[in-house]
Amino acid sequence: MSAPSGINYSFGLWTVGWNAQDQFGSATRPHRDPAASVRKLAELGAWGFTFHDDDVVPFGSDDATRDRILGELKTAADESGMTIEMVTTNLFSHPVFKDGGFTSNDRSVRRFALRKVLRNVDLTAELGAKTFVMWGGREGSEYDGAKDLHAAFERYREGVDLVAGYIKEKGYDIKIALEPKPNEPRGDIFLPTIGHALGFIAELEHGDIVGLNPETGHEQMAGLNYTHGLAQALWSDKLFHIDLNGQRSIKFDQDLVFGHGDLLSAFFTVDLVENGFPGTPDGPRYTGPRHFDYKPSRTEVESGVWDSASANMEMYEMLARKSSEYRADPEVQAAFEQAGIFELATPTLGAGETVTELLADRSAFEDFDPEAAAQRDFGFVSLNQLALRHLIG
Ligand code: 3MF
Ligand code: MG
Ligand code: MG
Ligand code: MG
Repeated sequence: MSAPSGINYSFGLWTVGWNAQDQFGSATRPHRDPAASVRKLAELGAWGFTFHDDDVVPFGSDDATRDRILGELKTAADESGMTIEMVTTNLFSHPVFKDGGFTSNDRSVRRFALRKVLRNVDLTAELGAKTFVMWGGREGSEYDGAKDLHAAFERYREGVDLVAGYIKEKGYDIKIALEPKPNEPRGDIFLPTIGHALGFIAELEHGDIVGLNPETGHEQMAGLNYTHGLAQALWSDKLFHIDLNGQRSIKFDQDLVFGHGDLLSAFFTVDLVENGFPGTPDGPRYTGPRHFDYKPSRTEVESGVWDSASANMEMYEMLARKSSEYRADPEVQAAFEQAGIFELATPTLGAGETVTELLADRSAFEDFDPEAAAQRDFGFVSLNQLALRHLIG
């Protein structure tokens, strides 16, 4: 089954599969069979799913067990018509990764991490998934003196370039998406924000196939604006995948249902993803799946797991509808006009205008009246009120 809007929704199997064990308490829910989750998510209207190697095949399983479990997963995917759109590697749960995978101070751990990732890249290709996410949750430190930070970035680059180079060498149709997060589980994680990750990608040899998988809550944990981050990633042609969820301010990673955190921010996220840049209709668009990385709250029993999974899709559907009505509203279009949204899309210099011509243009400076220009009424508050009227009116 698919969603009424035809939008492609996908879920990490670790989301509904979370048995709700946390820092302070043991699991409140039993283990869930990943193949059964795939079938249930399909029933609820999802289009696809994603997983870490260890979500499906327990760490350390022998080859026969691995083949059997992956076979069951593929059968569930085929029978339920679900797409395996992204695969990712767990380099954070096992104690061996306590100081990181690619940036562990222990070289033997780094070599083991690379092997675990390369094996999973092969699996990604075999399953036909197009995106390979790397969340370096243990890449970082609690203590600034615990690492040679220069060497850590060198090793991080070495690792990501090695994997990207391998993908190219094998001719796989796969792109890597790095997932930034500021902290948790490490005190400070490397590549803490979208901006840091974009800077890192620019230093890679194989950066052309490396982009981003930004998560709503991760940016908000750093007090940042998720929609702005998505926009910059799009502008850089690096928005390869997204992790949608909810977060209420700067605190631990809450992984709430999408829209259950900052609802107005979620509205503008959906508005950007579904409708693009308002003044730049030919601008870059996100074309990947609408992927949820949330956690059914620890308070929930089985029914709450599936109700919360549905709630993510329902929230997105409602926001997609509201944001399309918002864009189509003539009052909103007029407010865009007044706000200068379309004007911002006009280059600041005229076509072919040189800096010499700008310097010779008296209207731009000598005859410009800054006091008068300062009186411009952009009407931003009214525009925002229109958005809220569409959202909750
Ligand atoms: C942690 C996360 C991760 C990543 C995943 C890669 C366990 O806060 O968000 O989920 O999303 O490892 O897809
Ligand atoms: Mg997360
Ligand atoms: Mg999160
Ligand atoms: Mg995530």
